Amino acid sequence: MYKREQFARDGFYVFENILDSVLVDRLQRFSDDVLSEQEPEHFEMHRTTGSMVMIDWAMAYQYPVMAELIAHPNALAALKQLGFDEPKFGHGRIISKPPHSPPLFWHEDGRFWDDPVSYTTQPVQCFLMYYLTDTMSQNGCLRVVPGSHLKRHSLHDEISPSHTDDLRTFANPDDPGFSRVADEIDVPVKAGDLVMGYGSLLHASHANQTDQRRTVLTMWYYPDFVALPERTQATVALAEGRNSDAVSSSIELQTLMEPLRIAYDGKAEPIDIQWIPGEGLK
Ligand SMILES: O=C(O)CCC(=O)C(=O)O
Repeated sequence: MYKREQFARDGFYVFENILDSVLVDRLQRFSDDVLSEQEPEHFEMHRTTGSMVMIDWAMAYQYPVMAELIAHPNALAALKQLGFDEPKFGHGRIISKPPHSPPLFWHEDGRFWDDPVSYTTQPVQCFLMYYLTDTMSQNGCLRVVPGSHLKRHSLHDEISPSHTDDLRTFANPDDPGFSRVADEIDVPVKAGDLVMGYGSLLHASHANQTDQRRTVLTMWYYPDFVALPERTQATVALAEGRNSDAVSSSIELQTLMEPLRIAYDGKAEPIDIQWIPGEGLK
């Protein structure tokens, strides 16, 4: 089966060996440095993700290793293999589970559910996840429900539509968000692999039961932005606007990053952000 078809059917695809170990080490140092600057409250607020540090364009221009990751030729080649020749980048997050930390709750990050495009195989927003250590169930690997970006699952009606404080802090381990479901699968990877997926795919992660930190860089792209209907483009441009308004004085970094910038100059009216899937998800 073609990669694009598998991606559209399952909602995710794993590309092996995208980043070499030198870059993974540099990304590890970058994320450790940024994490060390966070206040203790940040980690208390985000016990289930571990951390939730924004990577915007200003950060990518401040830390060239980030720009290198965002515009990495192997990542762009992986996108191309799925048929996405002109991807755009929005923002990212440093999500780092400390040793012996709880699982991450089931959620999906679709926020365009009032847009008919979200009910088709045409992706709007996709994650490119880079785990900086090998992952397995013991240290908190990703879990997904394949196909849940296109098909309603019981979890859609059981879980909270938003990242509430109770979910973030693991206030109630019996919350349905922390349940196991029959059709979930683990997605263990090697450091340097790339997990690409639809933002609207149901996903979660296991607890980290080890003595080592487990970091993922979740990078949000709009892989087929140029092919989206104008109203969707207008919505995306508005939603990402503030994250991507930074410019750089470095010609080199600008040249690397500019092709990935989201731009919409037309007059189409944006659609309201909607985090909850509608009845169109059957
Ligand atoms: O921590 C993980 O493994 C998953 C992170 C995640 O759910 C996200 O970035 O949306």
